Amino acid sequence: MTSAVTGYFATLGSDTPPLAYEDIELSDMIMHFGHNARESHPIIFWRAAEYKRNKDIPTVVVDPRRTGTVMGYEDINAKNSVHIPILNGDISFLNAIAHVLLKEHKDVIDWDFLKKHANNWKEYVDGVLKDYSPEQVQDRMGGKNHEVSPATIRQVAKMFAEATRKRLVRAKGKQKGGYGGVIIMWGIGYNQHIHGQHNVISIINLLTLTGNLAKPGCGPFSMTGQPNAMGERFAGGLTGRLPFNQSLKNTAHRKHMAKHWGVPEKNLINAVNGKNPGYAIGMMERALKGDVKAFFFVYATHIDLPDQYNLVRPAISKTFNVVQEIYRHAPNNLYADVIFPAATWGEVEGVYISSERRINICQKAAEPPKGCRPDMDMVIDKAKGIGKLLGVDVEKALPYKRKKDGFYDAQEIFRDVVRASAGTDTDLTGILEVEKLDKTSPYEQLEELRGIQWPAPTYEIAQNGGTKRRFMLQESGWENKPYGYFRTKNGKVNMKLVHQDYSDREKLTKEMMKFGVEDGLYTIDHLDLIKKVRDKGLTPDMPDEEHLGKKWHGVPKDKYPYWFGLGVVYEHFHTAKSIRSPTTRRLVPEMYVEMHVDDAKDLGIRDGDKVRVITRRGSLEARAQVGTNSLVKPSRNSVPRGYMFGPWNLSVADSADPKKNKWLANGLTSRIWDPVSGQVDFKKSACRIEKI
Ligand SMILES: Nc1nc2c(c(=O)[nH]1)N[C@H]1C(S)=C(S)[C@@H](COP(=O)(O)OP(=O)(O)OC[C@H]3O[C@@H](n4cnc5c(=O)[nH]c(N)nc54)[C@H](O)[C@@H]3O)O[C@H]1N2
Ligand SMILES: Nc1nc2c(c(=O)[nH]1)N[C@H]1C(S)=C(S)[C@@H](COP(=O)(O)OP(=O)(O)OC[C@H]3O[C@@H](n4cnc5c(=O)[nH]c(N)nc54)[C@H](O)[C@@H]3O)O[C@H]1N2
Ligand SMILES: [Mo]
Repeated sequence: MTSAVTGYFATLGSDTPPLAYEDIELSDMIMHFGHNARESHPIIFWRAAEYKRNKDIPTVVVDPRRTGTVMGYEDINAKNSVHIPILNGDISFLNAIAHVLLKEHKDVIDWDFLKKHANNWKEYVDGVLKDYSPEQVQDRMGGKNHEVSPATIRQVAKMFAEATRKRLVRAKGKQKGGYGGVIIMWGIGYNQHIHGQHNVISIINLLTLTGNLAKPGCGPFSMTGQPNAMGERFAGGLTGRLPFNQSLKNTAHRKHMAKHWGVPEKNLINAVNGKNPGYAIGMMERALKGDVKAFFFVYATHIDLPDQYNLVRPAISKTFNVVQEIYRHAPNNLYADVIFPAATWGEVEGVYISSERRINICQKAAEPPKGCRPDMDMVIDKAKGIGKLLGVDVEKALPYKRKKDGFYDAQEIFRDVVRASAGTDTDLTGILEVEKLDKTSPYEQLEELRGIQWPAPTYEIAQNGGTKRRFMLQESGWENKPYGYFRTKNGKVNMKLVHQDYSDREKLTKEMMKFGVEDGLYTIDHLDLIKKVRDKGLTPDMPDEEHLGKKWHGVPKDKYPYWFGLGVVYEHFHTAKSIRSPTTRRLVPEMYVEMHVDDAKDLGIRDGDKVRVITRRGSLEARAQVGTNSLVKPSRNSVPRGYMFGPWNLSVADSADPKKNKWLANGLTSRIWDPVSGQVDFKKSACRIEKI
């Protein structure tokens, strides 16, 4: 989700999805970018679909594939459901919509809002007018088989304008500022690009231009993947960040956290001055070079990061690895020097946060197996040990006592988190006010209210379930709010014209394609090159399209004519245990690759054939799923010609030993990452198909 985080920060000055799920039922149009909601967020999809059925709102799905999300909306009303089969051209598409609105639907441009509440809007307006007409962007509309014609761009712009007008009409009535307009949701198919951060900024630009921001029923809505990714963001889980949307580089923020953490500020200053390890990929490269000596793996299959064979496996084979895990079969364990067995969600107490900023309670239902302890307890104890070595007064920093059952009190620690959030962007201290006055504990409040949306800085706000919507003073009753309309330096939204420019594409992509292939080549030594590729909105790989149309054995061994994209499949969840559930085993038992009927014909591949998908970096085995009448399950989405698609969920599932694994998706992917967000591009590999 890191592209969303840095995109929100760059524009709104805060990692905040500004709206709530109930805004769905106030909107006049919903768009999804790189988001197959029907498979990945089915509850949200069916909520939006139900609303479409009741109110007949238009919907747009931007995705190279015709997914179930596309078809589901079409089943409700095909006339106001549009599918845009774009491949990588999203920035150009969004800029082109802005262009059309500025030229042909001038009444929906919110000049007043721009003048009062936005920075750099003139550059944006001038830039999209100059370079992004629907005709000018045709070279970036995905290329062959992903065509998005000027007429289609104008059609979507018209729908966008009509939905925005509905809000403007309501605003003329009693409704202050109006409600409704356009909600843009996006998923990981949108974030997972080197230019993912720019993708996000281009959504917020368009919404700002038209005033579809910081009002009920409109705005940017990032759909988070992992159940508690928002919790991690709240807690400052990205390199260079502190909890509560604070920055390590900001002196006031640093002092605030040093005080609440009970650590000397100089430790944090050391962290600022230290060489940035470069997020996940940078750390792996440094490990390979011998500069990183040890890893501590919790909560993900880290050994399945991109460029497995050339980067990750060789790197973690050199380091000392500690794994904190709940499953004996977890793939990380195979590379562990030490394993700490953890208790899992039903065996611990705690809280987690959903996409609409709602903090929910997780209640303990069973005792952990003997010897397994909550992650929190293990982290506290390790912190005590490490703190001692660093000369920190650990009894003051972590003054927690164990309960009778031997575990720390999760609620006491939650209170401490709430206390430390005082005066920050995510202030939750109203929860403690409620506890003081009404004698209901934080957990009781979360239970009664079915969650509280951060921030909840006062008694009244906490008692009302937190802050539904953010910005433009929608957080009413927050007297000591540390910012004005938006949380930027001057209180205005930062617009930023982001570009997509394919003029040097071949030359630059050629350089990108060397990583993972040439020995001794590290991305951390070529950040300027990567930034250039990002700022031009390019892909890390490019298929050799001149070899399309050939039989599989006729394609030269060093040519990769097809795109290979990866995403989620409904029946699976993530990687580590997908195949261990009897239901998934029965429904989608093996790795498959979605293939267009005509591509299969060209290649000489039949439905159900076993194939090998090969990129410059590695390969995997899969069953060819040809067309939507395929006998290979689940046979659900249709891919455009030239584009192959597989789920990454079975990555490490067929063998507990990743070395023997046939389905390792990230053996194929590129390691190219954005130096600002850390995001790697999982969606755009060039591949060759061979029959096995
Ligand atoms: N059943 C199930 N649900 C899950 C998960 C799971 O494993 N199983 N995992 C959860 C997690 S952690 C996450 S992050 C989410 C992910 O769920 P989604 O956000 O829906 O992500 P993906 O399926 O990876 O990609 C969505 C779509 O992006 C499209 N896409 C690829 N390239 C581009 C492009 O250049 N532009 C555009 N516009 N679209 C593109 C792909 O074709 C794909 O259909 O799902 C969550 N929900
Ligand atoms: N090629 C490609 N790769 C991708 C993606 C893609 O689109 N394409 N998507 C990426 C995305 S969005 C995501 S979110 C990742 C997810 O993919 P993975 O990182 O593979 O995620 P999980 O399988 O959820 O791994 C979680 C691990 O945490 C362990 N665990 C679960 N609960 C607990 C607990 O309470 N305590 C502890 N200590 N451990 C626990 C599980 O046993 C498991 O080993 O994959 C990413 N990889
Ligand atoms: Mo995710």
